[in-house]
Amino acid sequence: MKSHNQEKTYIKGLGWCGFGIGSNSAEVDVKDGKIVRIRPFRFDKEYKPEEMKPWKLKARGKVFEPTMKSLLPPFSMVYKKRVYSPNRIPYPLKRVDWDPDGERNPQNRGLSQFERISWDEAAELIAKELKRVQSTYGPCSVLAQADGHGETKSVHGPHGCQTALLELLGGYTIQARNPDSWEGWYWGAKHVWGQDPVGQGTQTNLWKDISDHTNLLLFWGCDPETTPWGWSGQQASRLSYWFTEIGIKSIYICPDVNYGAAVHADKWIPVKPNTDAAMQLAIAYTWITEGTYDQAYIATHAHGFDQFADYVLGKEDGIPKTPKWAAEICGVPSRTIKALAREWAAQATTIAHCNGGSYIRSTYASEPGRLEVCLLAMQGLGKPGRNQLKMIEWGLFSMENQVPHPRSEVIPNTGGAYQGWFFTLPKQFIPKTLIPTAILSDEPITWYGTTLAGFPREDQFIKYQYPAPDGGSEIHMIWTDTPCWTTCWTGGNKMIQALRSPKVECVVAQHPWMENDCLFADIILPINTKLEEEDISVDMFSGQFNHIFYEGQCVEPVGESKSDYEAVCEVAKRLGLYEQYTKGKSIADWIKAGFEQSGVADRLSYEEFRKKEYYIVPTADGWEDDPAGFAPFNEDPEGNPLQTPTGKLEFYSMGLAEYFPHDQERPPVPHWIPFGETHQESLLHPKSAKYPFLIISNHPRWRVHANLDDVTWLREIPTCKVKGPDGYLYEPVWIHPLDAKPLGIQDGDIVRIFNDRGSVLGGAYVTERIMPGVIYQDHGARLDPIVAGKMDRGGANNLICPSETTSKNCSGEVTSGFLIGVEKVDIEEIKAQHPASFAREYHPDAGLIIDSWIKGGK
Ligand SMILES: Nc1nc2c(c(=O)[nH]1)N[C@H]1C(S)=C(S)[C@@H](COP(=O)(O)OP(=O)(O)OC[C@H]3O[C@@H](n4cnc5c(=O)[nH]c(N)nc54)[C@H](O)[C@@H]3O)O[C@H]1N2
Ligand SMILES: Nc1nc2c(c(=O)[nH]1)N[C@H]1C(S)=C(S)[C@@H](COP(=O)(O)OP(=O)(O)OC[C@H]3O[C@@H](n4cnc5c(=O)[nH]c(N)nc54)[C@H](O)[C@@H]3O)O[C@H]1N2
Ligand SMILES: [Mo]
Repeated sequence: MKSHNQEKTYIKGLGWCGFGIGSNSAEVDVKDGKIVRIRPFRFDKEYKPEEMKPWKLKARGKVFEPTMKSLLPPFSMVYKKRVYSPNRIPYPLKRVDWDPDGERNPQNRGLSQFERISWDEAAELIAKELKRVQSTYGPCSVLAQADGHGETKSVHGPHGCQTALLELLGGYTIQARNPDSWEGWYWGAKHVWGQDPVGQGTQTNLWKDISDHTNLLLFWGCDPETTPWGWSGQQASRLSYWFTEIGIKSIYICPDVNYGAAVHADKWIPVKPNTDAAMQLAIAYTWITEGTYDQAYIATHAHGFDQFADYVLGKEDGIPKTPKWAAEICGVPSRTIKALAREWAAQATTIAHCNGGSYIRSTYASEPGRLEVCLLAMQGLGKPGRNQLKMIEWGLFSMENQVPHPRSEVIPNTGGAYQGWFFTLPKQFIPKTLIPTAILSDEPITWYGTTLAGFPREDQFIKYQYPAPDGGSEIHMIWTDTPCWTTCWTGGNKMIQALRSPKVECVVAQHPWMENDCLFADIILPINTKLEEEDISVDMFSGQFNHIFYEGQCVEPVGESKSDYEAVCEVAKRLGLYEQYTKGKSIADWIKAGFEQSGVADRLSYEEFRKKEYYIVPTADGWEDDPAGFAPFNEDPEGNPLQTPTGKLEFYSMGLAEYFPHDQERPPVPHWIPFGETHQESLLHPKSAKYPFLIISNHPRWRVHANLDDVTWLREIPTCKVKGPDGYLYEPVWIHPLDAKPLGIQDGDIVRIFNDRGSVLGGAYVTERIMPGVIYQDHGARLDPIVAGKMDRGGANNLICPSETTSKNCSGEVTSGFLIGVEKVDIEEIKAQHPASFAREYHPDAGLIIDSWIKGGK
């Protein structure tokens, strides 16, 4: 590569959705081979406005249009801190007491240190283990964990590069990606309106529809100032201001005054976590008893409304779902529920979501997911101004009907440059939520559905098994490029147990930073960030301009790191499969292939693309005329049927009635299910005497899941970390003053949150921004075990999430809205009990660092 002795600026896509799709194109200034700064990208450097055709949204005498620079979130601006993090894995590592020819000591994973090995040794070792394990137990005995989010890389990953190699070796087991973000829509709403992914409905032209017709926006479990950041940048923030500016009222329904509510809410309605279903039923009750729902629409567009009404009115179970009944469950006064129901019925109302928050990712999430669609239906879903709007990921996965903003002529996609697994299943697969159960179980396990987004509704009725009956086998080796299961998934402590199972003979992790599951690996490969590689990327999420850009290599790889793709190439070489794996193509060839298949290659030559380094797709002519959202279904339900068995909105789900007629946890008509056979995570259950709080574990404001936890500039922010009396930066635990006082907890104290599954420490943030009875701690903080599998200092609360899935027949995640206890702790006492854990080295600002995990230091 060229020497960097002068200043140069590169375009880089700094979002975290992964796979070269995403947003947030940035300009990276490099001087003397070092990243100096990261700043917004200017769209109009090479193109004139008439070429880009910027869209204009005109409504109520005002105008909303894209800005000429990208709307970067803070995460992108600080990314040089991540590139030069003290946690970067400098060279390949091997666990000191893992001997492939002798004792493997699986019980010491997460305890023992690592030692330096060379790339040659590492690649050789992995190749040897793959051959040995596959020939002993069969090809499916290797589990690839190769999904999740990541840097927006195309050629170089970020996930799944190993799967193409494993395919060449005869097969593997894939960890099937759950519809993690939208479990309740997937397992529930899909049976009402038949669709997926994201269950958020047809999004076409909703920005325009809302601007023209909506009077009331319900931000229901939605924070447009936080979660759009990592994906779509700051357009959702601008949009929220625009909606207020043109006179639309915003009501926020959530347990916390989240960051969107703090600046945009006209009213905040605090609701207890995962009790939304009770409130939804009471709204339906109000409309039915007051005759304020759209009866004509229901008659022509819905199926099974009568059975639903019977349940709501109490004819089915003797309990009328009155606002008074709901108030005691959800904590919202009955007068507020009634007022909300009346205001909603009186005017065009749309519900806004990013993905739905914890009520869509908690126990029995299928129920509130379905109930929301029922409520939308009762007010004429698809009539002007009455829809469900997605505030994030605009243009998701290139689907035209996922574009609520003015449509571009093309949605580019550089997928042609990507090698590896993406939503097609090999012979054996395991849903992500069931990985620890599968590893720890001595019996075969079964579940329904592939759990993959985009699969037809009927797939949820098919039973699958691990080990797969036709040639499957148990897992004996794991190759992960997503080593954050413990801090991102369900029942992380159970995963720790699985990672220590003697059945698992070898764990290979490839990752840029020493974090989370890396601590439990046997071999670790150092991976570089996208700023150290050349690639190609697209932006189709920002809601500004869809664009595609070439990404130059900004700096040399840190240490001995390679990209995910190059790392797998090293192993492929040792297996004699290099030519086959690379298909004889160089990195430059793959970048070109990405461009050629992007959908824009007929608009400009590759040479011109490389010269300008980007291409802006113009806004499509006539975008204003595309029918908005569910308008076509509203206008002609027979001509535009939904993908449900009846083609209508099913208040009584025909598919569920046919396949699971007796499922108490997901009956044909949606129900309020506080607890049941699978879960007892409710304040109404006796278990709450022991664990009297419900936790919400939102998507982190200052991270993107497990990413970015060690960025010192972010960690200075008081809502990012709370400095304990011992100087350690703890993950904040929000608690209401009324709850804090009797527990003797003061702002800044170190507290422990706990349940039967373990405990996690945090730093108290005493505030009225959280409702009484509820604790809030963000998800995704780095694991820092005091006792691995039992107690954690880093604040990785997924360790104590339930490991049971959404419900008996729905293998979705439950990661928020569960029971915990809270207490103040004396850290000195804990230190005295576990001196070895506290002997680890800490960076004063970045926290736990890699040095303590390498024998003799880095
Ligand atoms: N408590 C709680 N838990 C939740 C949720 C919640 O609301 N609350 N939400 C859930 C949701 S919606 C989701 S989507 C999941 C997210 O879970 P994941 O998608 O699994 O999490 P991420 O941290 O985004 O990314 C996965 C890993 O990829 C790594 N990575 C990034 N880029 C690269 C790369 O180029 N190469 C390699 N090898 N690795 C890379 C990151 O460092 C991280 O370790 O979490 C779920 N878990
Ligand atoms: N900064 C940042 N941005 C991200 C991500 C990230 O990790 N960090 N992750 C990305 C991903 S993969 C996804 S899926 C999306 C997720 O987007 P969302 O699903 O919208 O995110 P959450 O933070 O889980 O929830 C949003 C809000 O729901 C409210 N809430 C929590 N529990 C309840 C409840 O029980 N009932 C009600 N009514 N409200 C509740 C809280 O106020 C919370 O702020 O965000 C994406 N963007
Ligand atoms: Mo997600």
